Amino acid sequence: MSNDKNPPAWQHDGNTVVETERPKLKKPSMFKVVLLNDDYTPMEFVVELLEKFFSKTRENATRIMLSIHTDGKGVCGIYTKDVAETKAGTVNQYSRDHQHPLLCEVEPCNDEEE
Ligand code: TYC
Repeated sequence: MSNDKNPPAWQHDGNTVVETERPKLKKPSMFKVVLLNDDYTPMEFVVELLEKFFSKTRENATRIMLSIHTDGKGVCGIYTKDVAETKAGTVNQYSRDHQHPLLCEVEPCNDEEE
């Protein structure tokens, strides 16, 4: 399909045919940053981590932490691959630095099309 953002590869310009380059407009793949439940990390530590690294309000952070505690895991945010991997690495290092076994993972989003 062609439109303003994605013109055809070929355009007629009077008697000449002009080849235009198709811009690369594919949206980046997105990735979930997921926290896993465990039996040892204090609830308060998880809430503070969600506020600090994922900019959640106290209320939202508490809600997310409790859903992870109940369901086993939960999504903290959705980012491009590099950002998601950096976030997960930072969170895992922060948890190790505080002697907690909390695990943070990255998962691809499957519902990318809009
Ligand atoms: N299950 C932990 C507890 O009862 C709390 C917890 C919540 C741990 C979420 C990890 O990602 C987590 N202290």
